[in-house]
Amino acid sequence: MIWNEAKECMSRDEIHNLQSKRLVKTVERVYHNVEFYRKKMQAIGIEPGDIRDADDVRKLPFTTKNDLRDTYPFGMFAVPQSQIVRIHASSGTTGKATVVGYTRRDIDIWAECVARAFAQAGLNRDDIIQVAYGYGLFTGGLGAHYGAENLGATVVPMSTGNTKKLTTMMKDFGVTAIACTPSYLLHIAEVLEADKALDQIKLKAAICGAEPWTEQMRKQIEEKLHINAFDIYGLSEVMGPGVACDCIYHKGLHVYEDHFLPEIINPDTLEPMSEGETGELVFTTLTKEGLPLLRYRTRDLTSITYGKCECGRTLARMSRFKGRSDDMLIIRGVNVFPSQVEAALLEMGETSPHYIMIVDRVNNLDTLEIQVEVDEKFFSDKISELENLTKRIAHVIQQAIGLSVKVKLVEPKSIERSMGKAVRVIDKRKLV
Ligand code: DLL
Repeated sequence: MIWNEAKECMSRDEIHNLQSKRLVKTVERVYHNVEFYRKKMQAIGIEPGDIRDADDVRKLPFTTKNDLRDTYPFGMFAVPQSQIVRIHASSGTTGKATVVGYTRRDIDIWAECVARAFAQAGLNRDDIIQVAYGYGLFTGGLGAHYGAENLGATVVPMSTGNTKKLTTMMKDFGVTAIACTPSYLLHIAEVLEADKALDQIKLKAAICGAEPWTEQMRKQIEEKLHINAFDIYGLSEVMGPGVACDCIYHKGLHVYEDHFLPEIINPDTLEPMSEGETGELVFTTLTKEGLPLLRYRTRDLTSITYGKCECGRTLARMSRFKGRSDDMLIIRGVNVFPSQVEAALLEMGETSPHYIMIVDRVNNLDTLEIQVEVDEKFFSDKISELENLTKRIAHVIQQAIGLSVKVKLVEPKSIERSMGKAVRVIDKRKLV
């Protein structure tokens, strides 16, 4: 596959017609197969027959991460479990995971979308692609893996964790492209630089995503490694990586609109925003069978334009992400909600609920320190008591969020109290 002009260069009318046809089918399907949607639509007096056109999407109810949590684990699936061939999951707001399920066809379409993203980055079957996103419940590893195979490229399923082995294989196998988070790639570049191995690699492209990054960081990666770096976007609820990706012109991320209908809304009023205005990105899936979603509020802030790109694609383009409308942090590619930390601390019952999370980036790797107020007695007790408690808290938080943390216990009332919303996070990284 080079790239699919039939799917990516339709006229805007053709895209609209295809989306309309697919939206009508999706609404029929969720109304009849997902009780959650049937009830929600009935509550606002909407029937499937009221949806005839892609613009009618605005009549439909929104879906949030909380809805997925409330129907945990499989309540929003639109097919019987016997038709689900894979499960993935990502962090929920209070510790419960958000579970997503795919049919065989969903997996095929996902692989096709990721292959289209790779093709957009100029890759083809002659490439050797190292996948260094985490494999497992996170969608990054397996999503990129099946996409690279669908493209016909040679996949090296590296996952994360062993950078030395990764750089050795990168050299020895003549790897030409890598898929990983941008911060991890900068770390990889530093390791290569330290080993004086930068001129021994054949890398030409990187497909980076899963966390916010800046244009400056993209340029830094490109200059350090002498490659072209691409921005790939996705979220597990909607599919995983491959919902959108930028092209060689780097003028926005092309949304695969034949499968996903994007909208931009004002996160406060929920009203639609105009082309080019920044607001919250909302997606309706158009072909998904396992977990079709109506108007899923991603909480990601961006804008959309519909003009034809220099590359010839007519697909809608999203600007680089400008942050989120909720408090979710992405640390080393892992989604973390402050509420997960709070819930873990409260459950432990040995500390006060006053804590602060300090996120930083050291040598291009994210660090997380959590300062927690504890009873004064711990400071007068033996040092070993304090050390024990520190370790226990670190363990409990690590279990809750899936990331190693540094815990620092502090004296009562030492964390600044706020007059309004408590400040729980100090993010020292400059990501947007
Ligand atoms: O991060 C899927 C993914 C894997 C995308 C690999 C790209 C590459 P989740 O864990 O559900 O899924 O996290 C989704 O990550 O709502 C954004 O806030 C953020 N995100 C993903 N890609 C980008 C990007 C995967 N390119 C959440 N730029 C999303 C900025 C991104 N943020």
